[in-house]
Amino acid sequence: MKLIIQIPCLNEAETLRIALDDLPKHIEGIDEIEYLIINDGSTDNTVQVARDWGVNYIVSFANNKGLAKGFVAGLDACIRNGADIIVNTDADNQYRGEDIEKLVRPILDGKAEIVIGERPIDDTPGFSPLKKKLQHLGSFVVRKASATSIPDAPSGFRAFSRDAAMHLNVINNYTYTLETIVQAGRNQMAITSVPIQTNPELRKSRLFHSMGGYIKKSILTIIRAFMMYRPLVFFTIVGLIPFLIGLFLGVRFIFFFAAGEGNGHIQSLVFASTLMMLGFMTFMMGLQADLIAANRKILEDVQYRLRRFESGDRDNSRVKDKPEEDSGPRGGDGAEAVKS
Ligand SMILES: Nc1nc2c(ncn2[C@@H]2O[C@H](COP(=O)(O)OP(=O)(O)O)[C@@H](O)[C@H]2O)c(=O)[nH]1
Ligand SMILES: [Mg+2]
Repeated sequence: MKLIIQIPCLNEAETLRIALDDLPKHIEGIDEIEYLIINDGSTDNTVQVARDWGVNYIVSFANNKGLAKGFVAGLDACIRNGADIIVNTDADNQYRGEDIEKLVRPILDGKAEIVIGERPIDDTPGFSPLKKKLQHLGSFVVRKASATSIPDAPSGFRAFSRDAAMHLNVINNYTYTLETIVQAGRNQMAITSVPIQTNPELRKSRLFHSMGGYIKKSILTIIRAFMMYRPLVFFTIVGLIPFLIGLFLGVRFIFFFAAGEGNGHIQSLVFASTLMMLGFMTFMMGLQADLIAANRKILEDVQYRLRRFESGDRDNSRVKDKPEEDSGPRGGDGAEAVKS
């Protein structure tokens, strides 16, 4: 059982060593722990710090591609290097190394495929009251959109089983946190949450620039994810609004018409039929989106099979032991292995 702990980094030379030093070296039930950092076009000596510390893998981009791309590239490298479990944590020492054990336990016990660390948001001194409220609200919306009960959706402290990591798909450029939960929930993956502690802030957040920007990006991300995974429900709700208003106006017209006052209300009749048509067409768009979503399911399945094929995973459903005809470790060309 191999665990790879990955850390996405953008100019983290100052705090990376502190975060790395805090990571666990042994966890019960895990045979081997390796460490990977994603250097997303850092302009300081993040990479040197990581090398000096002795991380096993460095995935490096020449320019900044954003956290979501970095995260996915990290997962990919972990899979190719034979990780059975992948933990994602932050370079600013926000999360505690000792909590990684809690994060991987449900996966080791076969109870979950994705585990999200729940921060004590209300007791975090670094968060303003507004940020706390927003994080709660965001998590509430994600819970509804994903049909899960994850209390802290934007948390970056997570563990994934190898299989879950192979299933994941991130389209958003800004953040992977919300989208992956909606995806996991809607695809019936076993996703759970464990309470964890956080450390006091060493620096300001790189992702949370302005309140307005954060809200806008989060809302768009959630709507988009919901639209992708529940298109028919989404478009039916959107279409129902003009349809019902139109229906109301139409009934109102019939009422006037019956009373012999139809002539004065032709405008509202035109408006009513336009709204009802709009609503109906939105519903039809939902049907089309639903068909497209069915195609995406097939594509996701193909992608998953391709990832398994690429990494040489064999079927492991056999109960009876067969003599090993092993051909070395899983995964061939490891990404940028530091020590090999
Ligand atoms: N790959 C990558 N990582 C980033 C980027 N921005 C931030 N990070 C990393 O994401 C983690 C969380 O960032 P942080 O600024 O602490 O945001 P917070 O979660 O709001 O505290 C840290 O490890 C950062 O180095 C980016 O553009 N690309
Ligand atoms: Mg942070």
